[in-house]
Amino acid sequence: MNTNEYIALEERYGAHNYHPLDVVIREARGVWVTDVDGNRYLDCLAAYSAVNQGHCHPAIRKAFMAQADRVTLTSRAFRNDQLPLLYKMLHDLTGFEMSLPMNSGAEAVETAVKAARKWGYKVKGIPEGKAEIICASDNFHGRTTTIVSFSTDAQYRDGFGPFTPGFPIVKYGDIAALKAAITTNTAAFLVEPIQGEAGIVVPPEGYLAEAARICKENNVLLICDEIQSGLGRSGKMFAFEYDGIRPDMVIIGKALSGGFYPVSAVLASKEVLGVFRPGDHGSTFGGNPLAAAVACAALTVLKEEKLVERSFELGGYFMERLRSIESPHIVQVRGRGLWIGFVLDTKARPYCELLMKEGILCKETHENVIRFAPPLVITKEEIDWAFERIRKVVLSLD
Ligand code: IF1
Repeated sequence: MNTNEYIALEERYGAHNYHPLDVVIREARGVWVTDVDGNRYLDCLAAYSAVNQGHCHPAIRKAFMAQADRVTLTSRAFRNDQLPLLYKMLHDLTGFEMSLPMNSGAEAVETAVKAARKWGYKVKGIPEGKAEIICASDNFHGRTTTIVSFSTDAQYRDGFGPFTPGFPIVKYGDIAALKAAITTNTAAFLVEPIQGEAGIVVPPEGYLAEAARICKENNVLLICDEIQSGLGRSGKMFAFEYDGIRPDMVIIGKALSGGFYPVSAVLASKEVLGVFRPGDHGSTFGGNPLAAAVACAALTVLKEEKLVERSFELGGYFMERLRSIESPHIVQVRGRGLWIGFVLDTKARPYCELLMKEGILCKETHENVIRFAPPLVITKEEIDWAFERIRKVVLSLD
């Protein structure tokens, strides 16, 4: 079958909840993907940062295959010999006392919401039914009904109410607004250290540090959603490190499996995750041995290949090159590490389509932002290769 035949099948039998570029990928290795017609592309999206380690990383694949031959799923009714190793590795890598494994990012966000609420009632002493979790404007935390309840994007909510109450919204980056929103019923503040979906928005200098201080002062938990920003994408293991802080809860996903499998987790202290008693929360697949083995391998690759440092250095280099393009259409080039928002004064989609013809896959967000977020294994030469094509496309349109 060729590209058009696959697209026809998909359009006919699949729900139309996406508007993908018309490239049908058959294979991928590292930063390169190949479509069903044999065209090769450099992947500048990296599956929204799930493949930070590169597509089909051989070491993760090896762990995946070996574990698939032994046992894939036990349920949490029984124990397995892989999950304890993941717990230990997450602890050693991040310093958090405990973690709780789930599958998708949204499930881990829901887990953090439940933990924060229960902590609010049982530890902080908030009256039953009154707990609030403050969220930021333009956030993206997933697609469940509770999570879209605190989205400020009309499309993500339209048609999906009634919504879950208890999530006041404050302007992202605005410390005074956060301060004003905190009450004695505030259990937590949930925030992305850098907002991905909003267009790779880096908050004002010191925002998180100040937020952390205010949260501590008011006995409010600071929850950082690092599902996209974490595990090296921002040039640090976690984007919150730029502010020298330690959140009370951190949510990770995506690159935790290097793209092999949905694996997510919530990291926190014993005081916070300790609120869960047997039966309070769970998941059939969460913490399964295949997921745990894959996650251990994916974290090992991050460490051994120094992908965090790579993201920091090559991200700076890529950003500097992109900033050198002189075009009236470029409003701003922003981001951290290999996570770059290229802001245009016009629709970004046509640029993405032209870039695809040049052999680069990327995705627009919010109409006028192109994000460049290649796998962190990308080389300087490959960045140069991409840069020449990006420059050509940007200068070709007027
Ligand atoms: C889609 C965006 C990226 C996330 C943060 C939680 C989740 C995500 C910070 C939920 C997921 C995804 C989902 C994907 C598009 C994508 C995305 F544009 F929508 F924002 F990456 F930039 N917190 N982000 O970024 O994780 O449940 O999906 O595993 O198509 O919805 P999930």
